[in-house]
Amino acid sequence: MPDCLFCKIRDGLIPARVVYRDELCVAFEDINPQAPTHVLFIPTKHIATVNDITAEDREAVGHLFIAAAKVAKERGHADNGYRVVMNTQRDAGQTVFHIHLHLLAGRPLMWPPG
Ligand code: IU
Repeated sequence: MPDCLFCKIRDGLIPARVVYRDELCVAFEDINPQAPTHVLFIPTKHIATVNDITAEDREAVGHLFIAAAKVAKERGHADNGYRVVMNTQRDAGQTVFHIHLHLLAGRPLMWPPG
């Protein structure tokens, strides 16, 4: 297993503001929020990039969306809307190599992104 920051957050070895946790995922506040709501949803299982997702991960990866929608609804973003995005590799700006679904909400979000 590589030395992974998000595995350490999952295990409580590095502090984070955890907002949701279940058997398949952990969600915590992004340390450098880009919107009033900016929460990261990681699978409990270490998966480095979207390229590394396999068929056996379909439940865990699909579950990230269910968890993100739950938090978005709880925070009142269901009607105004929100964005969920997973950056993959260099050109998309992936900096942490444990997949994470960004939940961004609370302000108008531009499209296309930069
Ligand atoms: P990216 O899609 O790999 O670029 O997103 C990584 C995110 O992880 C980014 O938004 C960072 O602000 C965030 N983050 C964090 O929440 N806590 C940390 O200790 C580190 C990065 I390093």
